[in-house]
Amino acid sequence: MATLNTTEAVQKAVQAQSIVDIHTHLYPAAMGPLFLGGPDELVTYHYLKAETSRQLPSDITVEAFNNMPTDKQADVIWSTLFVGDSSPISEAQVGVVTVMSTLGLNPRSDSLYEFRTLYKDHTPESYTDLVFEKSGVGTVYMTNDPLEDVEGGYWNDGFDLDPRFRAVLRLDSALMNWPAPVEKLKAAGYDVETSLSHQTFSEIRRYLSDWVKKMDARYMAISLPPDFTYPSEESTSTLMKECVYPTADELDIPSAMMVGVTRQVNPVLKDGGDSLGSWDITNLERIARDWPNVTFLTTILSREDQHELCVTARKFPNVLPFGCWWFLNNPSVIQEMTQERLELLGTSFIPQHSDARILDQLLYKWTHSIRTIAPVLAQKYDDLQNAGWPLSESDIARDIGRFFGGGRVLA
Ligand code: FIX
Ligand code: ZN
Repeated sequence: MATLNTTEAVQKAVQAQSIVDIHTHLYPAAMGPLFLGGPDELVTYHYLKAETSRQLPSDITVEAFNNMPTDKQADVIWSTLFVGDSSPISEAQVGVVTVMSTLGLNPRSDSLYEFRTLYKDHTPESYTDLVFEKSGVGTVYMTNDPLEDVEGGYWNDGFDLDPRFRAVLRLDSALMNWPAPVEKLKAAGYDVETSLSHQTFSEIRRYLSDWVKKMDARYMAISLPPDFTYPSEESTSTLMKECVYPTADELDIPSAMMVGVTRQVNPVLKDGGDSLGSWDITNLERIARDWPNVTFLTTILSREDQHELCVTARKFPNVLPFGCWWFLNNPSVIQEMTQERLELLGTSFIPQHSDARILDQLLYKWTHSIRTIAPVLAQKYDDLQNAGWPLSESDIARDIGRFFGGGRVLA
């Protein structure tokens, strides 16, 4: 068998693959105000707001900036980061440049006028079609919270769900900071108590099960702080043990844990004010050991935890590492993480998700990630060929299908 040009074969397979994006914050056009797209939303992404706050013009305070309407914020960000006196070189900034170039726009423009004009010519539906087509993404998993007023209204009243969007039951607002969620759960018809009683556990299990079924949620997800401990008397940990893990087991759906986020270290930056910390992964060992029938989709925010996560996944087949989350979604870190995951886990992980909040971001987050991941894969296939393994294009296409098509559990 002739030696395969792995760079070309990987490129070809990736281009032919319809991407399944297993964690986003995107919503379909039918969900009205929850749908976010276009230049003003793209440029006011919280990553870019945080970056702008480091170099706001001296006459604008962060508080004054926060009080501006979205289009005015976008103008300030545009003139600060993109027209200002430095090049837009951070990952999030280059992302906007990629989006604009992909849409045939001049990113070196003095204003967002041209981009706004293009966006106004579309409906949310036609823009969704355009972005899905140009990004190569075929399916996105959402982040769905029925306790959130606007979103809950859509699920309760019913709407036609675009089949490219799949539901994920997000648990943060129902479980974190107990008893804060009690009132919302009661209002939704679940008779929980402020104490972590048997009645509370059984009502939360009913909430989880009802909503997984109602939304056809493919998995349940929660983000957790670095001090999350299992087992423990702490309320979130108790609720995970008594309610979430048994429900995942019973309904046979994965439980996703996104661990390591410290919320609101700088609240004035809103969503941009969250940070991270390292997690003691012996907790994951105990969770995976106690719940062998539950698949734990796991992503961890701290770079220093990544190697340990791979080792833990080697010990527990029910731990499925996914994505390079948030502050890890940068080429230098993606490269390192993908290399160590391939070396320790072969094909048994999901390399990336976009975490897109604004539809347009599908146009850069995937191109940028694949630009880093493809050469790492090609190098690994070269190693395999050099070891004497006759490799075919269809082998590579099959593996790419697994990596970018949702893996074994979310295809
Ligand atoms: O908790 C999450 O799902 C995080 O991804 C977000 O809350 C975060 O703000 C984000 O956008 C990261 O990319
Ligand atoms: Zn997210």
